[in-house]
Amino acid sequence: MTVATATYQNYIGGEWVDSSDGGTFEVKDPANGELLAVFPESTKEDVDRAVKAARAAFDKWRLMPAPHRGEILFKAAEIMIERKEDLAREMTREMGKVLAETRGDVQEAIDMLYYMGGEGRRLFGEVVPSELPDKMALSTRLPVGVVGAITPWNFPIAIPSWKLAPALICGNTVVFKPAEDTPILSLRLVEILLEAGLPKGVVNMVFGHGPTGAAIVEHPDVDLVTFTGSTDTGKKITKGAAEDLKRVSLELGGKNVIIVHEDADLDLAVEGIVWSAFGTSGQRCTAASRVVIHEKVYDEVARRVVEAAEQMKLGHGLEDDTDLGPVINQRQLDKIASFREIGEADGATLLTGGERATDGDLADGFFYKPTVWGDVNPKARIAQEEIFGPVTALIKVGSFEEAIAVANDTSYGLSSSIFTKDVNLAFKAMRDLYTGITYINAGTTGAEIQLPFGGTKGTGNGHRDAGTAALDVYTEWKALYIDFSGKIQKAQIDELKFDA
Ligand code: UN1
Repeated sequence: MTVATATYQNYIGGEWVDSSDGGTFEVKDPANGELLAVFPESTKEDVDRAVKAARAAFDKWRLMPAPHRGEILFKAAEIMIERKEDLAREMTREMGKVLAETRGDVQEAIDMLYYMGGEGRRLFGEVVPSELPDKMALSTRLPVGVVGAITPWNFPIAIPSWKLAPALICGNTVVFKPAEDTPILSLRLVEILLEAGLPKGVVNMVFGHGPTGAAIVEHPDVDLVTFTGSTDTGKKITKGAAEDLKRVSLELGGKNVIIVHEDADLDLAVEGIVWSAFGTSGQRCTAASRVVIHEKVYDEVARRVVEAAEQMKLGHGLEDDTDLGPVINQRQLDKIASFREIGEADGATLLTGGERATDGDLADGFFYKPTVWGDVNPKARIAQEEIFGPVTALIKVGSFEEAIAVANDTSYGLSSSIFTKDVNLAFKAMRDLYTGITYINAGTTGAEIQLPFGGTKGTGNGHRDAGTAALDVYTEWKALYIDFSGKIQKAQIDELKFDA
């Protein structure tokens, strides 16, 4: 193991500072345990200082014209384009996923910065007719105030950009706590925003584990908490925020499903399944952890998915021929491994995988073999619970209707897809799959930033990241009535008298 390559600090009120008690934590490469960096473990006191700094910066920032705020986001996007390759490589070392995917992660952040930068010249409200003469009625948006952003490790720069870019364009200031597993890339985002001209105090960054996040959630002067992560933590955040009636926006777990109908193009379907189930080592909220297959094509799809899974090469994500990187840490590895017994107890058939990969150098990292379960009962725990690893469950059904019913029968509702050539069935699926995202003839991953991202049921609390929908999270609506009649018009419409 080599020595730490860097020691970083919190960023509060425009200053780089250690945590108040000097506490730190280490960040390691999940593929080989190499020490990458040391970060401050932030205390309640640090969070309090960060919130105060964000509050102090709020008025100046909200009063900066939104197009100017947008220019800072555009500039940040341009800097990020120049550094895309370096950022992607650094992300692969910090988080594990392969370079093609980390490049995609950085690209999502670039896209989001441009998209939200453009919103600086839109942020549309409505102008509507008034009921009364000589009166104007319209709606506009107010920033919410101080936003606490708590982000996960699986998209270390994309998801922070999904939160920070809309928060900033709407005129909010931010206290940002990135995941303890991937603080480096989140720090890079903030550094780039600062280089692009973000004023001091507008974004404040505190590193740390759960208690640091809890201190943000419970701080009385935070107005909105935006969080992507597990459903359990989402519930805790909702309770923690309830006392002050804070706004809470949650993107939580998924148990996403691909339906393969009997008429599907099986080449497409198999490729879609393998990519959605095992890409990012299954560590996407959108990963396809269930595949519901028509009985007429079940055996063939199962055989081909297993064959493809067994051909995947595990290794360090920086190596050219690697298909699958490690999972993020020991805790996740243990959790994924625990589903082996759970699957067996539920009577499913392990078709491939189901264990750590430990050949050669792989033993130094958190590698888990791509795993396929067959003949899974739709009620089994491996078909109901989010595993967040390279594991998928194949379920056999006899009809389209049964496939839809099975697909909808979970407590989550993020992403779904169907492979079929029947246009009528495709439209029925779009209508009947009760998820926030549905794909036709594609896998369950690959959402684009210009549409709302989020889900139904246990996947969230009705909010969406991305698209114009995100603007509703980061603003309060304000209705404006402007009376230019020169009178106090006391009545509503029923009192009106007009000459015929
Ligand atoms: C996530 O896993 O939380 O749609 C985000 C996708 C990516 C984003 C995933 N664009 O798979």
